[in-house]
Amino acid sequence: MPTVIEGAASEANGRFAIVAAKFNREVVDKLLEGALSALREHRIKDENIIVAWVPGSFEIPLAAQRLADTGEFSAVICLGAVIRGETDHYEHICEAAALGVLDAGLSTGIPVLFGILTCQTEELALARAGGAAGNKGYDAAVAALEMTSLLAKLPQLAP
Ligand code: DLZ
Repeated sequence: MPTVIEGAASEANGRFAIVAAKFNREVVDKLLEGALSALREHRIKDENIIVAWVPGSFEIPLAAQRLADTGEFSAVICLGAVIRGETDHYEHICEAAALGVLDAGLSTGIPVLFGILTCQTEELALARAGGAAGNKGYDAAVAALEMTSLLAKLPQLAP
């Protein structure tokens, strides 16, 4: 039988950082509520959570990378809402945010979670921020806990 390694959100501990974008604040506030609920449900105390606000989703990767680089946090959870408007901004911000969040995780070795909604309308975004389609902030925080647990079990880098 192969060795199977799996993280469990219930086993995670440590400190967690959340980077949240102020743009489309009504949606992001709900994603933040979801993320905080998930962390608290898994016994993470408020004193072990920090929330850093950035202007928009485009700025999320830099703040996430800075926080991940400190080595103080088990994971960084990124929350934002990019909603299509009349210009090409949507594509640029979505791509920059997604690649930037990925890069922040890979370059630091700390889980950096993508809880950034990319939606055609505000209605679709609200549905995913505590509405009929769940809360992607909650889901991102649970994924952060699971990755924290998984990384603790995976073989460590040689010194
Ligand atoms: C400028 C802009 C636009 C048009 N739309 C969004 C959006 O839907 N969601 C979001 O998080 N941010 C948006 N922004 C702001 C950019 O992310 C960024 O803050 C500015 O371009 C300044 O760099």
